Amino acid sequence: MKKAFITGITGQDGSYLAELLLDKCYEIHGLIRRSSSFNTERIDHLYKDFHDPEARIYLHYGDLSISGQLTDMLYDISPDEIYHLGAQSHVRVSFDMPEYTGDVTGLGTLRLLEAIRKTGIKTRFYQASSSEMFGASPPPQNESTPFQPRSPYAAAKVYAYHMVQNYRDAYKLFACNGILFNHESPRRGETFVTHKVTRAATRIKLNLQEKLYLGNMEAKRDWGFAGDYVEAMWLMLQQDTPDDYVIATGETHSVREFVERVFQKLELDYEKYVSIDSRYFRPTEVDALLGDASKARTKLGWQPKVTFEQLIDMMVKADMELAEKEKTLLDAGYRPKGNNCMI
Ligand code: NDP
Ligand code: GDR
Repeated sequence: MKKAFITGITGQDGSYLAELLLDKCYEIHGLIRRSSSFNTERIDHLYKDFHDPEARIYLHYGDLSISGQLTDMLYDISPDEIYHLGAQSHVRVSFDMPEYTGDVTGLGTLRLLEAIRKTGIKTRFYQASSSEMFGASPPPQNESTPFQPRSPYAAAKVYAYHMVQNYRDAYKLFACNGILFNHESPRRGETFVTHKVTRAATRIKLNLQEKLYLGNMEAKRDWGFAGDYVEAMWLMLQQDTPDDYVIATGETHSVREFVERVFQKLELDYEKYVSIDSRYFRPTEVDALLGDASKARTKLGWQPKVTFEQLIDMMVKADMELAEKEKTLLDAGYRPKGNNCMI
């Protein structure tokens, strides 16, 4: 049985990846942060108590900002594959917390690479690089497009990307950068624009919310489905040689178009409900992303399965079910927790 170590296992991608690797009969070790409230909601359906002989997911408390502990953990587990997905991943928040983002999102990768080097474990390493690194470089973007990062988050990811390449060259580590364009799902964090929109529109439909406040609606993104993208991560680590790959759909849509389609599906006119609030604007924006994933298609045999339209349907359906539950609870006099929209 192969062993995988996943950082960010409690996040959107971590949960889909854990599902995929369980299907492939891996034993999974995940890094989780201590939190005063439960943070394992996305993987609760996969988790079995470790007393259960069928348990194949083990969770370990730790933090990407503490190197000694990461080193000990990797030495003890000695995983065949490491999927490094953990990060402060919100671009807007990275402007409020640039130092923390640099530490966790940038140096976090270095800490893991150093842990591999120091312990000498034989393993393969996946780095969650991002299309945000392209920043101001005009579309379409592929593996040769220069990086012009436009946020502390993107700058931290560029640093991590280069450290992966350096450790691959200097120490012959099997380390890959997956340069993934935006990918979404019903498990997407609710402060990212797609999920913020589908949550709000379905709540508006059921009279649970009156308005939706957004920032720059003209930004364009290449949006795919997270479930398809974690498959590409796994494929990268199964190759004979380590390399870097762009993963994208090759289609781009504006935030406005996304909003319009979501509201249309619910038979609502978005212009009646959506207003602009400048606090959602970023000091510097990435205007347009459109990925060219030809290399992944040719070398990994990877291509996305879920279309833009199917992705919207999936998210609207899941959020409508959530809104209906919320309404039932409210009608019964119970106030559900949550819906705290910070960013
Ligand atoms: P999420 O924000 O959903 O998940 C981030 C994960 O990182 C969570 O499990 C979080 O834990 C964990 N984490 C955050 N800070 C720390 C820390 N200090 N120590 C340990 N763990 C920490 O991200 P996604 O699943 O969407 O993305 C996965 C990775 O891919 C990220 O690195 C992201 O930057 C990158 N990426 C994402 C894309 C996307 O479109 N989704 C596109 C390209 C790259 P907790 O649950 O406790 O908060
Ligand atoms: P992004 O995703 O910054 O591309 O990073 P996000 O969904 O946050 O923003 C996409 C675009 O929508 C615009 N926007 C808003 N965004 C948010 N969050 N909230 C709003 O109200 C809003 N209004 C407009 C943004 O300005 C932006 O242009 C995501 C993250 O998952 C990163 O970790 C990952 O690396 C990249 O995708 C690829």
